[in-house]
Amino acid sequence: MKDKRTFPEGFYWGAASASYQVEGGIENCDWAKGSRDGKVPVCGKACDHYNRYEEDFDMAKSLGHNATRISIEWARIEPEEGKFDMAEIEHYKKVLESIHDRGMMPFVTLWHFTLPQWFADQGGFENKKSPEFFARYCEFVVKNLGDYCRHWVTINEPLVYTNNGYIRKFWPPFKRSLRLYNKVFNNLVRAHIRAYEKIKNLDIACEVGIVKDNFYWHANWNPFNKIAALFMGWWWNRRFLNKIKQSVDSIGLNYYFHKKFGDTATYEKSDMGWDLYPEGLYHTLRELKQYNKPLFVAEAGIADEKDFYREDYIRDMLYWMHVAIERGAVVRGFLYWSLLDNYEWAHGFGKRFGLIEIDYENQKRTIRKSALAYRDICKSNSLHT
Ligand code: IFM
Repeated sequence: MKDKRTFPEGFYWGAASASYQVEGGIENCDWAKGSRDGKVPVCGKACDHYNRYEEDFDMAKSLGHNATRISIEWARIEPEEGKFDMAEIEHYKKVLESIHDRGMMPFVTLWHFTLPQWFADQGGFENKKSPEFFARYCEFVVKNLGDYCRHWVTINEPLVYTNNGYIRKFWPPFKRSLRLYNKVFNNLVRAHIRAYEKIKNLDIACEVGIVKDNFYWHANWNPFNKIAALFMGWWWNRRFLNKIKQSVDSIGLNYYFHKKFGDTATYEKSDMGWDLYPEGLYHTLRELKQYNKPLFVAEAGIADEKDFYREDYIRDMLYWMHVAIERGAVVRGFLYWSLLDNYEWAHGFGKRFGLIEIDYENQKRTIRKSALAYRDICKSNSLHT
C-alpha cells in the first residue's frame, strides 16, 4: 500500500518568479545595460508577464496553487534617484490584487538581483550609502503596497549575487575583487537590517524575511574533507544569516546544490549540469532549524526542457521536505522555481525551469505534464510515496 504523507494545515503551495526574468520591457537597470554592452544575453520582452500576469495567475490557480512569489522591480519604482513612479505602484497593486482574487497568497521580494541604472552608476552596493538607498526604496514600496502583501522578502540570494558579480565576473558589475566582495557583503547585511527596521516601523505585524541560497555541504570519510564541508557550511550558508538573525521574521530557502567533498559518485543532472540531489533539501532545512524562525522553500526547481526528470525530482524533494517537517523543521510553504520558463540570467532563455513552457516566438503558454502531477499534490496537500 502507498504511504500518504500529509503536510501541515494551511501549507502554502505554489511557484516563484522574479520581475526581470519574466516581465519584459525593463531597460533602465544594470542587466539591460550589460546586455547592450554584449556581456549578457538580451532579455527584451521576456515572457511579457508585465502584460499577461492575469493569464499566468489563472494558470497557477488552475494548477492548485494557493501562493505565489513575485518580485518588484526597483528600477520601475525608482527610475531616477529619489523619484518614485506611482503608475508602477498602481501596476503592482493590480498584480497583487489579481493574485488575491485567485485565492493565492503573495510572497514579494523587494530586490532580486537587478539594480536601477542610477544606483549601479553610483557603485550599487559598493556605495556606503547603499543601505539607506535600499531601505528608502523598500519603505516606499511597503508604505504603498502594504495592504496587499503580508510576506515581504528584502533580498534574494545575497551570496549568489556577491559571488557572480564580484568573484566570477559572470554578472554585473563583472568584477573580481575580494575587497569589493566583502564590502558588498557587509553593505547587503546593513541594507537588509535597515530595510527591516523601516518596514517594521511602518507595520510591525507584517512578516519581513530574507531568501538564502544554501547548499548541502557534505563530505566522504576523509577528515580534511569533513573540515572543508563544515567551513563551507559556515562561510556560504550561515555567515550572512548569523549577522541578520535578530532582524528576520522568516527565512526562505533556495535549494539547488549539494557539494560532497571527496565524492566520486556520478549523479543525474539537470540541463544546467547541476546534480539532482533532492535529499539535500532535508539537510538544508534541518540546518536552518537553529535560527528558530518559520521557514519556507522560496525556490527549488530544475531546468529540464524535456520534462523528463521534473515530476520525480519534485516528488523526491517533497518527500525529503516532509521528513524535515516530521523531524521538527517549521516549514510553511514550497514555491517551485519557476512558474514560467524565463530568462536564466547569463544563460539566457535556453534553460527551462518552468511548470509552464513558453514559446518565445508567440508567447504561447503550455502547461507541462509535471505541473499536473504537482497540482495533485498542491490540491490534496499530501504526497503519495
Ligand atoms: O533563476 C534563478 C533565480 O533568479 C534565483 N535562484 C536560482 C534560479 C535558477 O538559477
